Amino acid sequence: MKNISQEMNDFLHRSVDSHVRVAVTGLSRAGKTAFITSLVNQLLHTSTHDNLPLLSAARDKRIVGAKREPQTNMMVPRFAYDEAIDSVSLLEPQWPEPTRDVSEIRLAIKFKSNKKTKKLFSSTSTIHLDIIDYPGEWLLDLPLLDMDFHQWSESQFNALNGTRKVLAQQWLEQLAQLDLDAEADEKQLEHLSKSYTEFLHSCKNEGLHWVQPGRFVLPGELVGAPVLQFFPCQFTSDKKIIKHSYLDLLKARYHEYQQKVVKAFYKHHFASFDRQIVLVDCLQPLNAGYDSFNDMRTALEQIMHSFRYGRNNLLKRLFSPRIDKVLFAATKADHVTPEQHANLVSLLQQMVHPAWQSAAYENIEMNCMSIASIQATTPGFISSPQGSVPAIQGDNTNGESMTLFPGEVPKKLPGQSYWQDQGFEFVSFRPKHHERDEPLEHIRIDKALEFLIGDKLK
Ligand SMILES: Nc1nc2c(ncn2[C@@H]2O[C@H](COP(=O)(O)OP(=O)(O)O)[C@@H](O)[C@H]2O)c(=O)[nH]1
Ligand SMILES: [Mg+2]
Repeated sequence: MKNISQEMNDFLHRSVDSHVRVAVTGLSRAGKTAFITSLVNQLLHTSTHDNLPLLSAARDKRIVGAKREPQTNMMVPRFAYDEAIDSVSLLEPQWPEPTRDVSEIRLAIKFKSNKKTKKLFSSTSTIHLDIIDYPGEWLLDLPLLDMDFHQWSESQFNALNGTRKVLAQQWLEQLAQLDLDAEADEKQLEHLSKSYTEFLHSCKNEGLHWVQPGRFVLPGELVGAPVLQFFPCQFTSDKKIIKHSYLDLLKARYHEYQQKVVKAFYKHHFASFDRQIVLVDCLQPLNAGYDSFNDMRTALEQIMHSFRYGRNNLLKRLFSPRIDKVLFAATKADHVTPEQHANLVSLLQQMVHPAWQSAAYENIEMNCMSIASIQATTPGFISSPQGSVPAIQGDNTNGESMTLFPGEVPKKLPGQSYWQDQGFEFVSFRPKHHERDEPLEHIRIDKALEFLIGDKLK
């Protein structure tokens, strides 16, 4: 039997546990893998380094330590943290391999509370942090839930302008050969779906982001499944649909996709998140041009519909969301000189403004900031005929050292003239050399953490 003092001791050292699920999303290449790698790495170093001064619990030295824990959801792949750290720690550092599916990692953070009530009950508290990486492309599918096959087809054909139309040529030619009333041949459907999927991929390669259905470009475990084999087609809304015809099958697959893929995602993943960070690479479309920039805005607007809980009956019917904080972060801030960071934030703010308003109305706290998860450059100055000008220095992907001023980030959504007058010179840098016993160099990951989980570490 335990004696009283031992019981007292156990009681005092009992840990108060809590649990928080943070979703990390963003379109592909936005920087999700880099962000999660850095976030985990930073937290694992809190006991030995002062690397997170903007996270108040770390600044006040209340974090005892953090460790990885086995994840609870056995159905979701593990986030490849070790592999990511291996690649940035190479003699010639490389960016982590891109991931193509949802993945998850779990950390336990032990901390000393600064709340009187909590202190009374235990000396330390533990928060179990689940971090979920999922493709932003999947959020682009939300509007599909509100559209039948005819409406969706129409919306896709309406969007076939400019670059999209050019890229769609091959698929359109094949589609023109298809008799929608003929008895469906699965092989033929597979062939045309492949052609449609290739079209969506080529849109992405051209710097366009708004692609539907989002799973077609990032199928994850569904690769090759018939539920990802359909495409929009042109027909009148009152058209009689012949049983077993191509149109009949396309409609059925679209319906299956809506129910089994899109709806299931919102039910099983989205509903369980507490906090969300949306990563946005504003620099890539600045580099690519006007069309790419506007297309990214459209894609972001679609993504943000997922946060309009209150006004969106569809989402209300599906689940009762519990996200109470959303952070928008402009990634890769180390690509520009530090005095441009403020512009980067105001540009992002303008991009997400509509969502911000509706989120505020729903009592969801929102914030915007600029970050660099894994710093690849060092800021400094170079002398020029105009005097000393800010610059960044880093190694490009071939390992050559470069010092440059990449350009000014516009403060507001730029018009076409921005690209005619100045534009933006974007260089891909490789990560800085990293020693395994040191935390990764970052910009404001601590500020992001403070917003996302600071209140849970009190
Ligand atoms: N300079 C810099 N580049 C970054 C940073 N984060 C990501 N990148 C670049 O963006 C690419 C895509 O990042 P990744 O995290 O794989 O994007 P994901 O598709 O959203 O997971 C990387 O390969 C890097 O080239 C960063 O903090 N700094
Ligand atoms: Mg990734």
